Amino acid sequence: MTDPRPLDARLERLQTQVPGLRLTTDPADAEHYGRDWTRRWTPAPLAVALPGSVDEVAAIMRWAVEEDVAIVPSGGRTGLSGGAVAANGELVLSLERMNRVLDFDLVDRTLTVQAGIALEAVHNAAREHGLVYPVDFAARGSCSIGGNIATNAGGIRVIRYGNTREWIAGLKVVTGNGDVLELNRALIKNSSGYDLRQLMIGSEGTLGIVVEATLRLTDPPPPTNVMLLALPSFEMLMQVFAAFRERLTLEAFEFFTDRALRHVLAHGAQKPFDEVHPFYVVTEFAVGDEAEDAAAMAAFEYCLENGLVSDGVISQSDAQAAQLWRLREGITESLAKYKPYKNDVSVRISAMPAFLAETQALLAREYPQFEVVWFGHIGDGNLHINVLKPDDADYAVFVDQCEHVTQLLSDALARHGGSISAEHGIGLVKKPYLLGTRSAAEIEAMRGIKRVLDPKGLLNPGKVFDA
Ligand code: 2HG
Ligand code: ZN
Repeated sequence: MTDPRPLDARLERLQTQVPGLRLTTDPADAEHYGRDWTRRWTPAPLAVALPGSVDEVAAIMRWAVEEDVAIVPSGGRTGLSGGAVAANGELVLSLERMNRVLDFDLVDRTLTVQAGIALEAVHNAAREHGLVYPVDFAARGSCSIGGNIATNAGGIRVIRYGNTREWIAGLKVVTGNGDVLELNRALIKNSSGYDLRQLMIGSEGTLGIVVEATLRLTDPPPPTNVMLLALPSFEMLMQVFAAFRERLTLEAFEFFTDRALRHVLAHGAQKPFDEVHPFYVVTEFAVGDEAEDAAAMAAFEYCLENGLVSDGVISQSDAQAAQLWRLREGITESLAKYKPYKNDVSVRISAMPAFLAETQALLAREYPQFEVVWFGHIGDGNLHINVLKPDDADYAVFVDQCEHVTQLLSDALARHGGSISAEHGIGLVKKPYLLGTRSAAEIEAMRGIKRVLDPKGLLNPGKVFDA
């Protein structure tokens, strides 16, 4: 058991100003709430606050302004870029207790929720009303909608539904001044000046703390099938994508390598093919009427006849569909024990073949000793490149080398017009490379915006860029 540290004078004033606020200085809580899935920083927050209402969040922010205390907003802490790390005596403001559905509106087809609700709970709530919230990814059970909004999370269905950004009808946020802003009032049309809602989405807690969101819902997708394809070489990848996209309404088109598959299998997933193939695609598409079924077969046969795929399996049941998805969705978890250094890059789909070829050659040439696991949302031009720490490597040396890798990637991305973060955010991990993706003038504009919404620089300082 660990003993909670005594509250310091600032925290005592906070406790007096916000009576009933749940506040903890227990070292176990500091460890738990003080970081996300990145493991590079040691959590060292001043304390952890767990407010239960918007009023409490605003009061905490006003206290932070008076006392000059930095705030790290915290959701499900499944982030991969260090955006929710509190390593410098910040107050962690966890939205975990604010996890309720507040309203459903059938006419507007919206669901209003508190920011701390898990993505999966949003899915379930939408389904209870016969609708869906279509943003989805593997961390659904533990990530929170507030964190999804803060990073403009993408995931496995972006190809069909877009990023989180498309689904946020309205937002309530607490700014660095302690003001509560109600943004966009869930309007579909609102041409009344700057869209501050969109500015908040993807700002990683540096401009405001998302406390509530009104989400757009849509009709459930038609029945779908999941197909796993084996590819003889990555040059075929984009041709297979084109063949399927031309003929079908794709709900997902994801790729992974044999290395990725081996890790997932070692983690308990079921082997899909007897033979080993270098590359795999999981795709999901609408089926149901005869024309769609025929189109799916036609896409597969076209690929087979032209040597673009060497094998394939199509789901015959929901259970089998889930099994095939597990091969892709289980990758991150299966790699965790190797302390992977993660890259999450994007280029336009048209630039993907050249970018892939160039970066694969680059990594093989510069760091042949590294095991590199490639996977991702190829249909969105988004690649995840995980570099695994060799067992005998010193972690600090490994991270240094990985930072060199990321610099090389960043240079390649600049040449191909891509981005150093597709969907995970910049946080601390990718901050040194922001200039490869955004111009100096753009970053200066971001700094100016931050000065207005967070004049004392208290909201998630040091994340995305240095103020
Ligand atoms: C995914 O697509 C997530 O599974 C995590 O974005 C990616 O672990 C990663 O690098
Ligand atoms: Zn992803």
